Amino acid sequence: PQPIFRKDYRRPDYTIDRVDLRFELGENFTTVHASLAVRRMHDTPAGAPLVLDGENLVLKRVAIDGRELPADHYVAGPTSLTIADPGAAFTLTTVVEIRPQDNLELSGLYRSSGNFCTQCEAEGFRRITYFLDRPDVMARYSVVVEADRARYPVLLANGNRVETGELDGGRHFARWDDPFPKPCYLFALVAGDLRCHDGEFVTRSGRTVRLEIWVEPDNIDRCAHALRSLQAAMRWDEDTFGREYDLDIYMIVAVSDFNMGAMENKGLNIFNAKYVLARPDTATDDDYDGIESVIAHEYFHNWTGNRVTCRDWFQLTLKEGLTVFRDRLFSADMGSPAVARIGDVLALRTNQFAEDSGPMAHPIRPESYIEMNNFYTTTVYEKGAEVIGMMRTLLGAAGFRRGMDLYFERHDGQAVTCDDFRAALADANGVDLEQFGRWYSQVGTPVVRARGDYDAAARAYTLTLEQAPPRGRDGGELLHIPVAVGLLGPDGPLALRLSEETAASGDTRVLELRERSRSFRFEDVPAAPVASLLRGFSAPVELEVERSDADLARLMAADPDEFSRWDAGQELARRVLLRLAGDVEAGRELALDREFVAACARILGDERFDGSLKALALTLPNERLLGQQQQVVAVDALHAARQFAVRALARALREPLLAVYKATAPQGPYRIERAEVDRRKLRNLALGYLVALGEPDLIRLAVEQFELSDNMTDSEAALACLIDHGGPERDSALARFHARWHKDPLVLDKWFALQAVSTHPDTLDRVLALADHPDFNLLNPNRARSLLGAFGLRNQHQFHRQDGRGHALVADKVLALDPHNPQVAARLVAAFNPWRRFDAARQQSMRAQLERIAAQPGLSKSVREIVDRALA
Ligand code: BAL
Ligand code: ZN
Repeated sequence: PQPIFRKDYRRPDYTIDRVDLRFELGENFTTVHASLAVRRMHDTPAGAPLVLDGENLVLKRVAIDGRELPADHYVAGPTSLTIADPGAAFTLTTVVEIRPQDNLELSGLYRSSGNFCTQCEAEGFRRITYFLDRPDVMARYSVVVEADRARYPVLLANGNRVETGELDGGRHFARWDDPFPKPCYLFALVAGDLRCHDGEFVTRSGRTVRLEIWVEPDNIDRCAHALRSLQAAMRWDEDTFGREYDLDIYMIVAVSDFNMGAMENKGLNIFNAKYVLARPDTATDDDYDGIESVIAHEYFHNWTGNRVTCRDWFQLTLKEGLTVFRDRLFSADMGSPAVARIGDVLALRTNQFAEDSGPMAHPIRPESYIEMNNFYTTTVYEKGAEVIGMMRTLLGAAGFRRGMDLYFERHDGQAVTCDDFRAALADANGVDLEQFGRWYSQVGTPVVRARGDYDAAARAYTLTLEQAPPRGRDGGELLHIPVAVGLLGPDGPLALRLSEETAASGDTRVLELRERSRSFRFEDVPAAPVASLLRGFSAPVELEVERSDADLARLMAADPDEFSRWDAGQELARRVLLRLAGDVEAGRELALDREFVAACARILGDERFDGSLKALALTLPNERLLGQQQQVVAVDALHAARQFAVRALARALREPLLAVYKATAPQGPYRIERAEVDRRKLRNLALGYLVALGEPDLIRLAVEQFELSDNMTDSEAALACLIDHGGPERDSALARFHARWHKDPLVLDKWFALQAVSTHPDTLDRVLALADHPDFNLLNPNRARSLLGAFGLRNQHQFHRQDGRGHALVADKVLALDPHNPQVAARLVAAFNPWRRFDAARQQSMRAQLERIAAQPGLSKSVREIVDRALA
């Protein structure tokens, strides 16, 4: 397959203004009748053929303006329907048959738990009917869904339900009209036996919107949190961005088989059940947060994505980076901004920085792709959100809002580009964002070096910032980088005065680095300060700065910015662990740095930290993050060092940890409230350390918590500890958990995932056995991710075992899955992407697996693209 390039974009020759669809849903096949009002674009030459996309369709009829088309006027190929010289404006009618029940790719119309549902982004609509399947073709849709009433009592599509009725043979129908023009990737249809948890929302202009959450009957008691989250998101978008919802009804459907997290189809979101369903005994605090943020994300797409959409798929970050940024602002407002920011940065560094330094590195606006689904990446989403965040930092909240207002004013109802977005922000504020625009084409993680010089005589501190290309890449254009900075004096944060300012104010400055190197001079600095750099992670860069452990300890203790306090602690922990890994490799005796232990003890007792922040600060950097800091990832040494550090810290802090554990015992039934979440986070952190000591009394704590807790947060945390510990306690807890939850797919996913990410040395053998477990189902994406994704992408030590068995297992499953669901197989094969970062033996093992996959006849283009890039 050939790549498609951004530079080759051409507007379509024809467009489609109206779409009338009729679905006759059946058990053996489904018939799709489509009538498209097609118009030739004014500068398309007369006689140009109309080329529609279509895949896996059986064409039954094709007519123009009601007249059957003679066979020599069209060609139906495997991926297209070409009509010669169709005219300037006409109605094209097609009838096709499709087989949703055989659609295991879960793209287009498919079945999940016996119900019908759709997923059309990016290019699934062409698997439903012949169409111009590209986002710059926006049409108004009217959709009739017909099905057996007994099996499929609920019939849903986008927009408003305008008609329902009975048909012969026990069938019924519903007609849905969507008044807003939309690209076909936002089309959705659902038919099934579902129950509704409903509510309403009154918009600020006084319209009442009906809210409906549709789930399988057994799940009806797990919808309340999703509904509350939706209502909160609707209010927030009005308050924060002035955006009001535009239809009379907003529906969310939860399905069990779904490739992504959720999908923002106009008025009819279809969700992976994981991001809808929650009950205290089935969902953890993190699940509750995930639901709140994904519900909000899909809702926010109604404006950033649906009302204003992407011109082409290269612009995906236009809607995704922006919408992730919006959902992050929302989550920060709903909970703790520092906790939210730390979580985002941790994920960015662990996943996106790794992507940026591997074979799949690409700009947030890619230049080419073979399979678009492979570019729904952490770079497009999370780095894309960082890029939006930097613009907000540069413009300020009010300036950003002005820019957003202008963007909607200019582009409502249009399919536009990232440049259009940036132009709206620049024009609304009268600023120049030209240089900033380079972030859209830049590949890799840029480096910012910082150096400070204190002049005691002049009481001045000069901070020199320098930008450099990502490691291993040279050249690149100079970026516009906002670096948020503070200074800590001996008595705490200093009020800042740059040399061009007349008076000191505030303790943070956003310094704008546009040059290769620039110096900033701070006046009235009484003593040599410690600089707090990149506060709030103001740019997605790697910071290089010489700092002593003592400087970091001071930042950990005294930086007023909570994020930076955490970050300094992580940097110190990273150093300590990397030194330990060096000791492991050199065969030296291991000892945990005393200053580090003291700093951890201070955090545990620090009243300024809430429980969630303490838990984040006391969680040691994961092995993948540590590996990124090494030339050659020392898999075993890193694991040994981290395991040692956990135990050593637990030993040193045994008494305070035990005191914390006891003091944070639950005082009543589970409540999903900030203070309670903080309490559980801290308690479970303490439990993790204590169980790592392996003492019977401490293991008992986990067993008791597992047996007595009334909520999944505490049971899952206890179970995780017991799995890592091993022994009979593990076996009995796993058996109990399975017996209780084996009929509950989302909870059972946790059972698989916890075993797959375990640090226990027998993990690989257990994962192999679990892959043959009767409850394992490779074809269900959540289940495949819970076992294989968790193992391959999150368990560095076991996946990269020296003997190569971890690699072979994942490669086997990629090959088994690819013929059925290439999209999920492509995510899994990405586990091999960092292969060049390992030692020779591991490289050889991974390379052999990649070559084995590459040699597979009939490999999908999704997996082929990833593997070819990895081997290139
Ligand atoms: N548009 C795909 C799912 C999401 O990012 O919302
Ligand atoms: Zn999205």
